[in-house]
Amino acid sequence: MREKVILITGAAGEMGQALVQELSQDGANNRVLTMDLNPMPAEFASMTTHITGDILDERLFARLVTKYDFDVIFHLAALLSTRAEFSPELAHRVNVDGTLLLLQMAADQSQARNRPVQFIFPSSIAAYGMPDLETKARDGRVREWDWNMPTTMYGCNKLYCEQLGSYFAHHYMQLAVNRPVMLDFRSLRFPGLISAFTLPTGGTTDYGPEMLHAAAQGKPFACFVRPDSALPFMVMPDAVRALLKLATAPRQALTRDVYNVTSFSITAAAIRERTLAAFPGAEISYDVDTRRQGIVDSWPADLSDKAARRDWGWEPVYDVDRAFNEYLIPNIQQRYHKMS
Ligand code: AKB
Repeated sequence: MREKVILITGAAGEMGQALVQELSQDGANNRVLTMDLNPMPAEFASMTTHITGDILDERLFARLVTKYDFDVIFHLAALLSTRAEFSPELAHRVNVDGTLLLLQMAADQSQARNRPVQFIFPSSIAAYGMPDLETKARDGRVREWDWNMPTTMYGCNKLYCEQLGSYFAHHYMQLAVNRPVMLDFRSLRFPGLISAFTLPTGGTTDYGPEMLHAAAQGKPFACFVRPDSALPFMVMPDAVRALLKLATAPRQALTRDVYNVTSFSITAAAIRERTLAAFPGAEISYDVDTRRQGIVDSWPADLSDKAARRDWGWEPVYDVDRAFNEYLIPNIQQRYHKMS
């Protein structure tokens, strides 16, 4: 008999590590199978069975499905926005072809076991494309169906994969005489994420976490966006909470496949101020990269997460004050203090 597991792709990344940790502590005795191009850090060895491999490796998946029954898939593997602009074709392969391969596998498994596989897909504010700064300032909290005109390869990939997921969940093989069992696709559009314990690689919202972590280490930091750049952000514990809360929401409560979730909207200047208040000697300057600025300007300043609040009771635990005062600053201080 195949072993029932939760599969997490991209598990060695920021969100993956936080999710694995949470799943290992939730008392539900989850069997977690992780996959990433990179090995998991040593401290995760007891929490998962890890496969170091490529999500584009069809033969690897063909082997895995003979051994495992994927009850839930958290498909976190992706090339983020800045990195994707330097290698758009590779980004398309990883972000789109990789997702398609997994959706196909989840669809086949749903059919084989006669029960939907749940497919959780983190999307992003990158799915939006605001036409100009005036609109960005005017429109405030953007709703899921507004401004779906991404300007980055990563944003295009995310938006398209949301739609692919919906296709597999509702219309897959729609002309077949015997319709297959559909998978259960659920997606979250995340704002910029900040963790006290890890740093992102290749994103455009990275100035937030990078500023804080550099200041805590006494390293100078040049912020690559203007002080007035506003984006929605969320701390990692809330991001993991959102993933798990959406995964456990009753299907009949969900009125959409894709939900915005957010916590607070903040400018780069306000992140700098809060960082300087915690680390008074920090050297934080601005050295604006106009190309990365263009990407940030195309993303909304804030998100409306009304639908998530209404349908499955989403609510972040950390507003901006709690995020900095109770989670980020104390944990980052402790982390670098320990290291030194
Ligand atoms: C990035 O900056 O690429 C990510 C994202 C907004 O999804 N943090």
